[in-house]
Amino acid sequence: MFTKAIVRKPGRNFAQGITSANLGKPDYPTALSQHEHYCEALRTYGLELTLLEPDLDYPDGCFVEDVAVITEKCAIITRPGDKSRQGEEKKIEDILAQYMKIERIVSPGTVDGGDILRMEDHFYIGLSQRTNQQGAHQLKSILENHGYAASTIPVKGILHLQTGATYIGRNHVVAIPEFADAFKGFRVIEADKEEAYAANCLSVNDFLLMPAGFAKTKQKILKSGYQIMEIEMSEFRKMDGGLTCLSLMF
Ligand code: CIR
Repeated sequence: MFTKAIVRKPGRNFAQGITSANLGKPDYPTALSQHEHYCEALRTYGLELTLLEPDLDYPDGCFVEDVAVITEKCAIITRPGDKSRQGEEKKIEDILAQYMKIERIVSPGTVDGGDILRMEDHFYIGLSQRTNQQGAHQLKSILENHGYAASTIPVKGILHLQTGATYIGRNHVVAIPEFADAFKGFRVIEADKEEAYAANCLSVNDFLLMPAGFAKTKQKILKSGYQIMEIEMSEFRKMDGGLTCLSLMF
């Protein structure tokens, strides 16, 4: 069970972050309101939030998932793969250090937390444009030293591994068709072809947050017995972000 989460409000220069989405410029007031609903959902499911104010030095700073990988044993502070995001991790490290042991990814390694998909005690590490071999190797050693299993998986055509696959508990993964056979021993619920964005869901203490508006995939997940809350994510999607990106839960 998670009891806490760290989140950061998007800043007024949010639209200056990195994106490949081609969906237009995000509307800031709408992004703020979507972020508030997201925070409210986490509170509803039992989390106490540390809500950080925006840091205008980092337009992508609301995507806190990318700067740490949290386990029961330690938090691994990442070294983000895009230069413009390096430094975001400092504030998050200070907070996490109050609660747990800290480990770090160091140069020349890079890791974005969005590439790390935990399925029970196995961590899949996506090798992407943001997470390099050295970073993956460092992360794997740290995890293995703490008793976890880890393996790498190539990520192509999407930003992060979790852009295309998320673990929703009870042995189920929601994933784009490309990952249909990637996770041995787990049941994959395929996001409908036109609904690839719905592969990024967030499991919070037995409940499931899904991005709003993906009816076909939602039906498939409902059939497997999940309780779903839909969250409007349009403005974060424009900046390549999804539900998992917006929090660090522990
Ligand atoms: C970026 O490109 O870094 C941000 N605009 C989006 C990061 C999304 N984070 C995630 O998927 N974990």
